[in-house]
Amino acid sequence: MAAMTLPAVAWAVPMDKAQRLQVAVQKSGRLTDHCLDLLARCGLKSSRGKDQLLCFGENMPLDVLLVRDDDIPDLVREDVCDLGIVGGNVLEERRLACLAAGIGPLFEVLQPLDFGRCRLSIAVPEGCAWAGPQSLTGLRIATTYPYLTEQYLHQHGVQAQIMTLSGAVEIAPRLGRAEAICDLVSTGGTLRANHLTEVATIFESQALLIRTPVPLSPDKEAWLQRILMRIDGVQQVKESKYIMLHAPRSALPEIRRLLPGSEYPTIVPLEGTTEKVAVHAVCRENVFWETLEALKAAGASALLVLPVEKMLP
Ligand code: PRT
Ligand code: ZN
Repeated sequence: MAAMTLPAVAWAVPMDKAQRLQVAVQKSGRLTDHCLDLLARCGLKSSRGKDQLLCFGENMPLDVLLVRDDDIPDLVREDVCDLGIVGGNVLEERRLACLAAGIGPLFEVLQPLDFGRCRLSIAVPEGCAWAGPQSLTGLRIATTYPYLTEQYLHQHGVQAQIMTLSGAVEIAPRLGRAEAICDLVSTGGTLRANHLTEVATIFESQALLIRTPVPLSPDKEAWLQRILMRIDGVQQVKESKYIMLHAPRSALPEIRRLLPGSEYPTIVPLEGTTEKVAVHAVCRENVFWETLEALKAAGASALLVLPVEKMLP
């Protein structure tokens, strides 16, 4: 019986869509850990079993649906889920496909999330001459992104044949199925291993938070705004450090100049001395050894650098 194959939790959890936000994230892949980590940093407590498709938010009206990344744009567009986290590459490909098919309204991008960065690039076998997009004229280009590839060819007025594959694009030239490929690249290691050279980037991608085109109830909208503010806070603390040091008053102008990305340090008097003060500052950039050495050379002592866990502007 089909119902028997559904995970037990799908029945156990009250899916109250009117009251609770549903966010679709990748079940198992490159984005999964980043997504679950981000939601946890936003304060979400939820448990995830091995085959669980739905994680019930225990302390927030937010449930997490775990699915294939390719399904996320449509789950959000069709308002099955209110929110989704998906790579810009998958989203843009789906957007172009929907536009071509006259499907609307679409999903709305709320926020880039600064993880899952990669680029969609054209690559050709090592040693092939490349003199710009026109070099693709008449070639077969293997890709899993036919719409983005087509858009690039169209923008450059190039006539070429797109070979749509479902995977293993990088081996298509070796198999004689294509003369070029258009595929995702992050380190470039896969291209090198397959003797391919990246010649043009056609799309820069990162994970995006998207929302349904359907308006949310006031309660859900209020929760969404809280979550967006928390995501902002999480992103701000990523590189931030809290720095504490002692400094002679006379050195304060130089020390302020040296503190990276900190606008208004707190100056605190020290018991038993009028010459020295304590300086506390949130630095929005990483604090490197070189900075600490320069601060010390400027007269600072007792330097402490601490990670920042949460921040609200
Ligand atoms: O099962 P499901 O459909 O959910 O997952 P999937 O296999 O389609 O996706 P997955 O988990 O591989 O990637 C999910 C998303 O991560 C992508 O849609 C991108 O937005 C993002 N991402 C970031 C990447 C990469 N980096 C990446 N390097 N997706 C794929 N790759 C591939 C690349 O094409 C190459 O084949 O990883 C390989 C290694 O890359 P190099 O350049 O580091 O060698
Ligand atoms: Zn996928």
